[in-house]
Amino acid sequence: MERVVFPENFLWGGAVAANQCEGAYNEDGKGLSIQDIMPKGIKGAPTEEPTAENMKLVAVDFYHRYKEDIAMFAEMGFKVFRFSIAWSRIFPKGDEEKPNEKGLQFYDNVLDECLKYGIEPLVTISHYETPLHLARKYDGWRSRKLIDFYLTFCKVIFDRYKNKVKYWLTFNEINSVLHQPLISGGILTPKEKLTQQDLYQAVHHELVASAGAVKLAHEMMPESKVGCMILAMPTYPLTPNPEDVLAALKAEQKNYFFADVQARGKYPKYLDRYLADENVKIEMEPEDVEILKNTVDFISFSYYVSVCESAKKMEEGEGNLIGGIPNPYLKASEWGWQIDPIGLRIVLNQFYDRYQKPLFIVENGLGAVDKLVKDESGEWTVEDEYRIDYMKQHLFQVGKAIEDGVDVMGYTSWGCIDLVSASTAELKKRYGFIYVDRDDSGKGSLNRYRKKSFYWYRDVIRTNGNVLNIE
Ligand code: BGP
Repeated sequence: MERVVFPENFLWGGAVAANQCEGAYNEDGKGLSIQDIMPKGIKGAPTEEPTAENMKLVAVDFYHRYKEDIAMFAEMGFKVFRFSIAWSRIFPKGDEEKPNEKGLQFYDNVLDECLKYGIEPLVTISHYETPLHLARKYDGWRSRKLIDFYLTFCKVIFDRYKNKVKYWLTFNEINSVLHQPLISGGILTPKEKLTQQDLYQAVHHELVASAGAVKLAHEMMPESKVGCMILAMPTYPLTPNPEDVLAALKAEQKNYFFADVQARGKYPKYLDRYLADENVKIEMEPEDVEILKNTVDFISFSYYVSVCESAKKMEEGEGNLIGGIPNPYLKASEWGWQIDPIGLRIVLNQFYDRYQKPLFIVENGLGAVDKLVKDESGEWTVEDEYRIDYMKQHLFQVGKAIEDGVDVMGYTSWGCIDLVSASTAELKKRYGFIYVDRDDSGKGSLNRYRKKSFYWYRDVIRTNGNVLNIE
């Protein structure tokens, strides 16, 4: 029997995003976001207007049920809760000067509820929910103007919540914009029409905005800690052939250069070579180099899959917004995402070697089909042993990485309450410890039920990981 030990102040918790859980898409002055016209997630074309088939319009109604939900998180013993602030609740169009007071009030209420239970909020400033108006008028982050709009948004929420929030994340999975320009960059031009020049220019705008937010946060809230958020995906060579090893190294550089800029404060040398080969010349303003020097305090990331890379062109499998060559040693989830707990230990070691900054795992979990059943005492529940097993294996590897000497601040499992999936916009792909009664046709009471994993995670937190023993 092997056990792992977690530090005393380890931040255990869960994570959600506004667009995937709140619903109330047009209430209290909220403007539309790109999510309101993406009924199929990244798997289908956007619609002109919001349509009833879009599950995110109601989602799991966190907007009206946040008290009940946060009480259940507290019951599990959460030390931290990660959520995002829907930009279009605060600035309905995105380019106004004055914020929407009702939107600000909502997050005051959510924060007060967290603080009531001693739960530390971890706020994502932008999580795949660019105001639709900014997408339509400016083509999202392709326009440099977005930097100012984003920083105005930051200034308002920093000022309003500075006494309630210490931990902030600038952009969710910032590196996904190269692969999913609409969901990640609010760019309405179809991907096939975008050049590498267009994409890297948008990336540059986001990186400058992120560094600007770090600067602003440190000025306005000296005690605050700001992190970047990266879609982490260890990339293994498919074979020991040095050509494959080199291809894997290059793929990781392309994926992690975003973290390099945010953690080190400048573009890495290897990117110059890559951009030159691709004929990309990023347009920069003279002040950008200085702004980029505002580096993050910690590195946060999502982790679901690892992939393989080969020097040869090969067919790719499914993955978290970015596909990759499947690994013959790994099994996959029902959605084809390959499950690799050791990959989490690998990525923690890689990031810590690379940056020597504290790390925060802010997303990880298993999307699966759950079945509501009655337990022995007649209570409705879900017997989600598969989820418990997935999380146990992953958390054990987090413990091993901590033994390796990696500084890990905390772990927030993704979709701690069932919500609408980002890639496929389905409700049947569930991640939660809490089951929500709603299906993909919009039917259901929206009642909440504790799954078996709810009680298991409560024990993990209560014992600070001491129950994570592996035979
Ligand atoms: C990440 C996103 C989340 C989340 C998660 C799971 O890419 O940051 O918003 O949804 O992946 O993905 P999915 O919902 O597609 O299963």
